[in-house]
Amino acid sequence: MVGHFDLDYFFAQVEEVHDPSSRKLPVVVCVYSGRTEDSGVVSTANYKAREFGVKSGMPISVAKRRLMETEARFLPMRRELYEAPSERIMSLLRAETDALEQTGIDEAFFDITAKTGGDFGAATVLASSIKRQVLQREKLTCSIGIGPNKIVAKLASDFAKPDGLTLVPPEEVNDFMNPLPVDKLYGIGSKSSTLLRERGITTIADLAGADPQLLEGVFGHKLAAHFHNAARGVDEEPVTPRTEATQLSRIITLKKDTQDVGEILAQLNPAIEDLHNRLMEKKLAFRSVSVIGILPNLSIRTRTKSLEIPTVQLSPLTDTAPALLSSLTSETGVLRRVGIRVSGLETAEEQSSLADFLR
Ligand code: DCP
Ligand code: CA
Repeated sequence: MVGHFDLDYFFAQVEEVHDPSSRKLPVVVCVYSGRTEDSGVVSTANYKAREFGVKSGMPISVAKRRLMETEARFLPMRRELYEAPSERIMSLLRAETDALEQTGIDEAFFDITAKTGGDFGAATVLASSIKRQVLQREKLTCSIGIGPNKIVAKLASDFAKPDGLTLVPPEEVNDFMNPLPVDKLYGIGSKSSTLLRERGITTIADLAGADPQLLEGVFGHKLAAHFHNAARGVDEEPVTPRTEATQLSRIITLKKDTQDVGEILAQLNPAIEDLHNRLMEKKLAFRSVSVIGILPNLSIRTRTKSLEIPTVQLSPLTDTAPALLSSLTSETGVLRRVGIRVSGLETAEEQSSLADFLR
């Protein structure tokens, strides 16, 4: 019994929680590049904005044009705001399931075979309870799909977004999958789906019935076998426990815009300590340190230093931050917000062997 959990329009929904007055409006979360006022891309948008054709990856200028006639909110992406609810929700999921494989900041596979004794009634109760807890604690809606394996669970969570709950028992797998378009299958992108369409294959049923040689022509030998099975709902991949967090950050807003490194560090240091405490709690070592600067025009610059070996110490953070910050401010001038980020995270246990240590 495998599930797939996915928060709805995640970054934009967190922004709605932060400012409930935006809930009734189209909300577009933007990654500004800073070159001109509107240069950059859309990170995500709420469903009101999607009704106007706004979607992830679209240039901000295009999104603005689509929403020209209506009141809308364009907000800069604030990743540090999304990490805390993500971490809390993943902890909740870990506690409620047999095994959790986090695959993104807002999504995860889980195994509940033991928890439910393989009973779909019990799975419905458990999934509903997870949805209710996430809504009560975080005011966020999510979509959950449950099926006999990861491929089916992922299709099921996508099936009734937003706020969906879709269960597909083994005997219903083929009826559920057959009518879906092929590009819903994980791993089939726009390139493969174009090639498939040119060969008359548009639905998963078409793919399941396709000539193996045709599939080899599109995907190559190894992947052809994978998709031949996937299209029939056959998938033996286990849920492999893992946490996504490959980076963690803390960002603060300066009391006033400044480029004075001493003044900035005085305000940044508590955030550095807070970040380090979080790493220790999670028993995570880091491989590189970045300082992030957000300019008064909201454009973002970073400086990164990689460490020789992963570490759990505080000193590499406090030692490297001043130099990174000086280098950054000499390019940018005054900053409005400043952040510290660690990346290349791994569980501290993982580097216990001498070979790993020397690596
Ligand atoms: N994201 C991004 N740029 C992209 C895709 C996603 O910055 N091209 C970020 C913003 C999303 C988050 O990752 O909120 C999760 O991605 P999803 O693909 O799950 O998209 P959403 O959660 O926004 O929407 P959905 O309701 O379709 O899951
Ligand atoms: Ca999502």
